[in-house]
Amino acid sequence: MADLSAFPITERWVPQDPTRLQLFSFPTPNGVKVSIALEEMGLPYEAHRVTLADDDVKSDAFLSLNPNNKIPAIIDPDGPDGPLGLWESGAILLYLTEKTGKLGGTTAADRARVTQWVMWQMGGLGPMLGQLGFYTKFAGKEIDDPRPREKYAEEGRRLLSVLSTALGRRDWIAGDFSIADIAIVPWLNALNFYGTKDLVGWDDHPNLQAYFDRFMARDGVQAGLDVPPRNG
Ligand SMILES: N[C@@H](CCC(=O)N[C@@H](CS)C(=O)NCC(=O)O)C(=O)O
Repeated sequence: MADLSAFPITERWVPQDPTRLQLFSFPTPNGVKVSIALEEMGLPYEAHRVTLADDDVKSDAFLSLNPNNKIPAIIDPDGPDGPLGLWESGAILLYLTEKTGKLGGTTAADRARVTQWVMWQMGGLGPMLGQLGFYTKFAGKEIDDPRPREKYAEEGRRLLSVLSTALGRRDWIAGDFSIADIAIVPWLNALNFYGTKDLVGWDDHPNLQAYFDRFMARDGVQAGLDVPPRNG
């Protein structure tokens, strides 16, 4: 039986089956990347609901696993040198592909391209669309100065054009379906939540709508989209 007692987080969010991978998350674009990847890879896991409230992400229990106070984070009881705690969604996705040999690209060139697009999402698409959401839907919308909103809208438009051009008529962004798609599409979905589709010129890219629909039609994606349940 795996012993996860070295992880203080497990005192508050208690594993039912410590032999399973433990996911600490909330169904945001960054959170669902990991639940979707776990579903698509067929890895058994247990999901713990850690909300974005300070009581959760900034609690001592959560900080003991992720000092960066952000979901998602995991504990893999079956890590390479014993139980492994890990955070940052991109790092978790890359770790899971290495662990399972799945969804990371088959050839070395494919694997490099998958990593490239994961990095592109982590450093560009996610942060920029997230900032645009803040200045459009959340507290930033109260700010009169239009420049932050314009800046992030322009960058969002640029990033969508890059994605649309690179995707072209292909089904997936880096060869076969991969963690690169799992990293990217939840952020396209966030445009719906933030109400920012028009601002980033979504309708100029019909291939992105088709890409989005193709992704959403997958069983693993549907299974991972609301994990742990938002209203659990
Ligand atoms: N770069 C991080 C970002 C994670 C992130 O921004 N998580 C947000 C939810 S999507 C969060 O936990 N926010 C809580 C907070 O900042 O207090 C990753 O990809 O894992």
